[in-house]
Amino acid sequence: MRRPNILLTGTPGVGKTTLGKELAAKTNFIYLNVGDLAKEGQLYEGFDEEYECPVLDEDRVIDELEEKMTDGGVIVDYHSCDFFPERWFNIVFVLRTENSFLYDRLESRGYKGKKLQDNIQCEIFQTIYEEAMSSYKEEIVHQLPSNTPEDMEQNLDQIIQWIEQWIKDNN
Ligand code: DAT
Repeated sequence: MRRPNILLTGTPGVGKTTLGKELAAKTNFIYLNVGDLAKEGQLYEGFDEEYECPVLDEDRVIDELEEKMTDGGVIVDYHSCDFFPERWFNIVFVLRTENSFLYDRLESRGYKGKKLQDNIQCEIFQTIYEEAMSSYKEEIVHQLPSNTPEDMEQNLDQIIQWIEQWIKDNN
């Protein structure tokens, strides 16, 4: 049976991991957290002093994931989306969170100062949405509100419905 690959993207803290894991549990799709994979495999090519984080080695990440993407049924979670091969994904969801919610979530994650401000700005300027719109066909890019637990339930239902329809249409 053919199954789609799904990209969950958006500013850190919008809820990609929470939604992705829940979705995987409900669908039997594989959940892949690119940040975690990079950490486990040390897929880095240096350290960004300004942002205090390692720099992803995008080519190695792609090599690492390529084989996993070929059969479909994968949910990929990452806060950036322009370096993945476009062909990998059948649909792209950009999660969006209002500032007040996002601020609290990032603060309780321990973000402060410039890192906190930069991430809030990233969301205000809809940076990741624009990145997604310029990296994938616009018709496969969808924004999802991710402010409350009710939003998450609705997003889950909507994505599951979309998956079921995709599977009907493609098998
Ligand atoms: P991300 O993977 O995008 O960095 P996350 O899934 O780790 O985000 O979520 C960050 C925090 O926000 C975490 O404490 C769970 C909470 N959260 C996620 N989605 C939410 C939602 N729809 N409503 C309320 N809280 C949410």
